[in-house]
Amino acid sequence: MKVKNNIILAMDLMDLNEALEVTEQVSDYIDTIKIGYPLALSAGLECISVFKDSFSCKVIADFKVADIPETNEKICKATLDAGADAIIVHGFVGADSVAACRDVGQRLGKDVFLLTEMSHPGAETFLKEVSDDIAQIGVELGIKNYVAPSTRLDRLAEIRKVVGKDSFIISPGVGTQGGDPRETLKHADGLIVGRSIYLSDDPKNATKTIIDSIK
Ligand code: OMP
Repeated sequence: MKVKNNIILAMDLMDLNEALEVTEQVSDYIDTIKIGYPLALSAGLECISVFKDSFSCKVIADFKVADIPETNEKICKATLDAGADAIIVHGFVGADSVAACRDVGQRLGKDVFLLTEMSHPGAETFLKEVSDDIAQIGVELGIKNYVAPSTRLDRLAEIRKVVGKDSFIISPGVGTQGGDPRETLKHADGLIVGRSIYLSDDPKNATKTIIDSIK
């Protein structure tokens, strides 16, 4: 996936009109929007096509899919059929569940992002221990797209080692959660940025500041 300016907007505002207004303000700089439960549950799954039609953008559906293979398959199919270009899935559920998502992605010609370690402090309790193994499962399944944290650069670097330089890593936790854009891009291919942009008084300028900092 090609991401303009290496920035993915995490659009977690819950009012569709407000979300569209903010996205409009940054649309010169950003061509990839991540939509997750906050917006999809308040505005409906159709919001994916509203974004795609309004901005000709790519949409990554962040549904952190984590169920048995048969249910994962249904979730991925419904989401990708609704127009999403990619979907984020959890790896801790095991290879069969991830494989089910991968297969739907392959069938529909869409991307599947495997979430390895998460960015928040609580990820240290369970996920940190197993995230290299999760990444390894992805490699064995032929997954090419990953999510890994900008808040723990040592872990991000380690996950890059596991998935290899040809894989595509997008990294959340930049800005509000403390991650540094420039340092993160030493290991990742794209930054996932939410609140630092959409809660800013001037989202366009906030985006430009991040872009200037990574040039
Ligand atoms: P901000 O912290 O507001 O920049 O938003 C970060 C976005 O990335 C939110 O949509 C989170 O749900 C998401 N995210 C994480 O923050 N940490 C993770 O480990 C994984 C994700 C994600 O999968 O996108």
